Amino acid sequence: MKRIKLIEVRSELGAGTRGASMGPDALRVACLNKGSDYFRRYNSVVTQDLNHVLFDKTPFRLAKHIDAIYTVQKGIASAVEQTLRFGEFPLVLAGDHSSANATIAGIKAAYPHKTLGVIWIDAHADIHSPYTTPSGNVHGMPLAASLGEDNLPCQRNQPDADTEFFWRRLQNLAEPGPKLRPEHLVYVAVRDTEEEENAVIERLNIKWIKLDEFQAKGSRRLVREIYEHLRYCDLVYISFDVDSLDSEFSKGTGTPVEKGLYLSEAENLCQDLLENDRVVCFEMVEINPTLDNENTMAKNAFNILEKATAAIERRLRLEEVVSR
Ligand code: B3U
Ligand code: MN
Ligand code: MN
Repeated sequence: MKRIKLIEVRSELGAGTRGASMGPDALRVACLNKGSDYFRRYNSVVTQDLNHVLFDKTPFRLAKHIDAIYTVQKGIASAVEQTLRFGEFPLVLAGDHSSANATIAGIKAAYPHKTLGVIWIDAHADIHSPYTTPSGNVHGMPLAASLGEDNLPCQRNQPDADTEFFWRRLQNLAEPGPKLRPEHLVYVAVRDTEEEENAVIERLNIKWIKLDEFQAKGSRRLVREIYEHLRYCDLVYISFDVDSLDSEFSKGTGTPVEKGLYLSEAENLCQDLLENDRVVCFEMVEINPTLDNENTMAKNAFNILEKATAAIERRLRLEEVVSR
């Protein structure tokens, strides 16, 4: 790959709290205030958002705004696919985490015959479906969409036919069928889950690295273990939800959760993970400056983003030397 391309997704339709669509802009403000040229260094595309539908009442109680989210996701998937086809590294800065289903679909569209691994750094498991969701917020569902999982053994809701129609559309985004296999998914720092999620994680035997294990083993060793688990994956995508951070550092996000990652831990983790040459995409989501004080969340997240980006750059330079 030649260089990094930023993909900015100013959508918040999947979140339960308003304001996350301003997350990418908050990162720009943090960048300017730090005196960094980050956002000048990289080309960026902005995908279509449909945030105006938030002024309308959605008929989809169990998957709010899923019709508009489907349109937004088509834009994200195609931007990610094009970027990869162009030989560039897509770095996605998104509002709410529902975007990740589209990012995964875009990667699979660019590499249909390759096996994809996903490293999910988040306080939440985001593996609900309209059949199990407690909130109807689609940002709690991207992994179930990518896995093609409904979790019917734990069903507690009955979505109507229209909701099911769009849910199938999300599960079959870009191309039909599941994009991810459960054995190719690794959770890191997930600590706020519902019963239905715990049950599906157990049934699918998904690898789940809790924080105490991370802290006991240290980033380096854990990263080795993660890649050992993903040894059959040709490509890897890393999804970073800022609420993986301890709530002390993450007031500016919709659902902060205590007992999370410290800033330096997140920096080291992202850096170590991104040094692996199978990583083809990184995503950062859920910064909500309207809930914040002095843009602290975006400031913290921008520091992590800079470290992560530097690791990607080191790799791309190395690849260039090798290919010469
Ligand atoms: N699992 C809950 C809460 C949640 C998930 N992701 C976030 N919150 N940010 C739900 O509503 O799906
Ligand atoms: Mn999330
Ligand atoms: Mn989360």
